[in-house]
Amino acid sequence: MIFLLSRGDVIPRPLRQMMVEGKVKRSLSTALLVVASVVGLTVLPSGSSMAKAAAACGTFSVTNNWVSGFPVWAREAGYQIVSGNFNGDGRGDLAMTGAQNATTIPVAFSNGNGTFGVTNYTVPNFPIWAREAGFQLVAGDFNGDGRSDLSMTGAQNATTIPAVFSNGNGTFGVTNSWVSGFPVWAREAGYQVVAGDFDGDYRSDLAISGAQSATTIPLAISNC
Ligand SMILES: [Ca+2]
Ligand SMILES: [Ca+2]
Repeated sequence: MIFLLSRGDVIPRPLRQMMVEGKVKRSLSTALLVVASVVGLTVLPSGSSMAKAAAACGTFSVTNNWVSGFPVWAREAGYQIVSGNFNGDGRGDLAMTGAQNATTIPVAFSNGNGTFGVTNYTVPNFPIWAREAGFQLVAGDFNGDGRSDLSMTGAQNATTIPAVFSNGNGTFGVTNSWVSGFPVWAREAGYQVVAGDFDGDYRSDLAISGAQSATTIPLAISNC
């Protein structure tokens, strides 16, 4: 069996457990995380949809549908756009923040067919903080509830790591906790921030790399 998952998708826990136990293997392609089971199946059924999917790896089917609001708002300078599964339905969505006038976090929830349902709810503080130069936005499931959240780091005055936790409907709950070291280090020019579950507890964490003086990879492990 082959599972085709978009990057950022939350991998179901049973599948993760099989990966931990070595019952499945995975490989990274440029666009897709491909998880291929090696249990029981050595040859894909000829002509099956799974076989066709495997044969089509590296090719893409394109859609280009009108979406209400979001693409027009995204024209505004300062917006950073990230992908995450913000409502936990297994499909990647889009969210953005960082524009100078924004007090909302627009979210485009994927319908899975190239169309999106858009929300644009006011979120306390986070969109205002995000206006500050240097902040880099990332999406990850920082509390492990199956819905992606947002965080940011890198601003010159930051001593905290702001985060907003998705409620699944376009609204978010905000935290802004002081964190030792990491947000201060992240100010250094060149650092790029990424989210990933670096300790394997199903909650996303943060890592930075790319600064000129760095010989380490700083991590901020989510305790949520
Ligand atoms: Ca979450
Ligand atoms: Ca983690």
